[in-house]
Amino acid sequence: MRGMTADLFDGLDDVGPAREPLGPGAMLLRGFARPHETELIAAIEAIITQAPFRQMVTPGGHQMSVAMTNCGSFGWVTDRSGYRYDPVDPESGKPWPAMPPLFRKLAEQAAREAGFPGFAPDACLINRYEPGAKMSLHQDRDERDIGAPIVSVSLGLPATFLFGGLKRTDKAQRYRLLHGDVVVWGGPARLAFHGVAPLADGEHGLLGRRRINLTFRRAR
Ligand code: MD3
Ligand code: FE
Repeated sequence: MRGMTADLFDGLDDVGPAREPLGPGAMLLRGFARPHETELIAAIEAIITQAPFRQMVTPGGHQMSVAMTNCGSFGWVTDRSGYRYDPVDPESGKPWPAMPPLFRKLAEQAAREAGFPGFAPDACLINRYEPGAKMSLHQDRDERDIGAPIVSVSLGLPATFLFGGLKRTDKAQRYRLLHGDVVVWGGPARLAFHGVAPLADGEHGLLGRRRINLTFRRAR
């Protein structure tokens, strides 16, 4: 009897989430967002009724395969004139939808678990990938304070994430990011080149043929 109990509860006395370092400054919290999946998806649905997903154009004139929107005080946008954080959604002329308290708390908690207490995101970029959508290798350097980490939350279909070095030509490592995974990117990882391989088709129980990624940032 005692043996069966021990088997059933094996591992449940672990304290905190599974932490998996991906490299200096980069910490994967496997499944950290899973307990909140339903509320997160409902909040995203409410946001996109106010600020729908749209495929933005890069300064070079290419339409992105990833569709984006934002919530929070600032939203990341790109158009022919460049990249910027804007308090106003250029499509509606209105402020971006507020950042839901759950988003803010989840990002703050994840950052704390990874060694970055006091993270106060003012921007949340929401990316939607459909099969074939990808994000080429890039750095995130439009934020004023690069001392603050970026927290990413993956939902829906799995993606192959590319994590490179400080130079574009540094060899990238590949990681599979799954529904509910949270990654905190700070310190020496903050300016690493990174990207997402073309999304493979599939069906996710809650999100269907899609992947949604939230990235929390301190923009200003
Ligand atoms: C590593 N998004 O929105 S999230 C982006 O899955 C972006 O949609 C990807 O890159 C996505 O800019 C990757 C993981 C991520 C985000 C920011 C980083 C990794 C990062 C910043 C520095 C280093
Ligand atoms: Fe990025």
